[in-house]
Amino acid sequence: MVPVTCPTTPFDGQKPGTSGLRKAVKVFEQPRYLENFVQSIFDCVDGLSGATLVIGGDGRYHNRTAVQTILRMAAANGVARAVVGRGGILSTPAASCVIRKRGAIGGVILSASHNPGGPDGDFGIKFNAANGGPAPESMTDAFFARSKAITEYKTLESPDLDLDRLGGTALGGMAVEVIDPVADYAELMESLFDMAAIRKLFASGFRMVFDAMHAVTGPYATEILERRLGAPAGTVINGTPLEDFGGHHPDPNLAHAEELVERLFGPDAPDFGAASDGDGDRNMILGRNVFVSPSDSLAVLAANATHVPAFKGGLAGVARSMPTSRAVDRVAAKLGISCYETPTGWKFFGTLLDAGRINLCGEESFGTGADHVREKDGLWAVLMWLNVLAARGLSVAELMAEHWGTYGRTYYGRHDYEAIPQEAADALIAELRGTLPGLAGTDLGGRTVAAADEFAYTDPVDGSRSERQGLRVGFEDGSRIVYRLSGTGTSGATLRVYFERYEPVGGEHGLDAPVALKPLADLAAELAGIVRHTGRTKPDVAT
Ligand code: VG1
Ligand code: CO
Repeated sequence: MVPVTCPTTPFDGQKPGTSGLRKAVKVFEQPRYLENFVQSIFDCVDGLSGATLVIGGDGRYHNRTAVQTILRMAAANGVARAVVGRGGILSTPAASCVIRKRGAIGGVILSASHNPGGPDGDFGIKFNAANGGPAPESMTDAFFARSKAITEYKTLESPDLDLDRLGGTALGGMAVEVIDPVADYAELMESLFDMAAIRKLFASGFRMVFDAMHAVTGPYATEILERRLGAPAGTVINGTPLEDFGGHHPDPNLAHAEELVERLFGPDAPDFGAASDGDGDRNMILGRNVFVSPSDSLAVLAANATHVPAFKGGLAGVARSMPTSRAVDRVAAKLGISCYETPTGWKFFGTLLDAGRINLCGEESFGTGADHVREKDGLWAVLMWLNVLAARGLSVAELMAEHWGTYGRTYYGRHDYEAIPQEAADALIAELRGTLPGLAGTDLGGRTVAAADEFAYTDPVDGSRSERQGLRVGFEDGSRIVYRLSGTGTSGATLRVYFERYEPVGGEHGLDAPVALKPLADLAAELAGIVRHTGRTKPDVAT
């Protein structure tokens, strides 16, 4: 085991986006590419030497190779102890759980989340801090700055470790512990929910399908739903993680979770359906013939939180990302608790969770979570739903109808235009930015604009400022359009357009969301000149 210092030169573009550095596998396979970024992280993390570091990923192609590389570098950089999931696997929420439970300085998580995997797919890497949450912008900015000036990295000359055998071993001066990736997480889930009530629900004949989409949550869902909660074998489908996710997008939405959607909207549909993404932090919730929008899911969980043991004392506050619908705001107002609006990306919830200002939060992009870890958590959201359904004794459709009957309904939709040329996307945003200041008070397609601005955020806990976090146009009737460019894509730019329309109590609650939102969607495309700038007449993905 010879420690070696290798000379290197910087790569362009190692700037972390919404959730870490994501690039095509081919980019990560270039010699020194991963090493440069990992050394940039290690150079910026105070107290790394002598500390515990967690390492794991979603099991996609290149995961195993990357874990071996990072272990060698961790040992050479003086890490005292590395905790690795067996096979190099840890779902993102499980990694967050393990970091917190084992008092680690942080963790390196390997994932490109919902992006496709395989040799021609994507790969990603991010660092989570000691609180278990994604590194805040101050840290990711430091990693990027370091990546531009890097001249050498440290590693060991050593053979690969056996990551498939549980237990302890050593690598240079570093202790390595290979752990069961599911155990700590499953134990945490048991401490949060009324497992007996959920077990009883399944025993009563309640039927569910969980689609793991050939991604990382398969083993977690099988252990928790089928083994611990007694759901029948076969409840979990596509439960074996594959390096290329079976060639699919491991993205739990109506467009990509086809098999699940067919089951829930087909004959003899089960009572409940759910799916999660590549790294296990997203969730989609379905009832028999019902799709629950993620924004509504957050609102429903907030309204029913006290039925769940972890929240029986009530919620301190809630938060949502800016483009997420304001359905949860109405629940917070009724409960008399704070509701924070943050930029897109889970990293912005961390300070609020750490400070105890909120204990439930979510994003429109199928992300929901709480204060038990510092990541969004797909399986947690599913268990929370199961616990609420068991406690309330209602079907998903009944629960939604009750919710809309109390708070009104917020129709929600998002259109994604993928892989458009960066210059076209930038031009569209720049032009729209220029238009916004003159919009308030004008009439657009029969709706009066109440306010139009570019979202910027000052973190109420640490005072840090984030500019240019999306363009928003709000109307007097409570509807809203939001535009922003994705920070997770790997080719060209992705334009996301988000719409919501509010129907108050007693309003029209029975429409199909795309129908209810069509006028707003048309208006959004016209206002931004989407066809003119991009040549696209329809989105690639509508959710
Ligand atoms: C997307 C979502 C955002 C989410 C991020 C990471 O980011 O919109 O809400 O936090 O993905 O999720 P963007 O910048 O592409 O819109 V995950 O599950 O992909 O780590
Ligand atoms: Co994810």
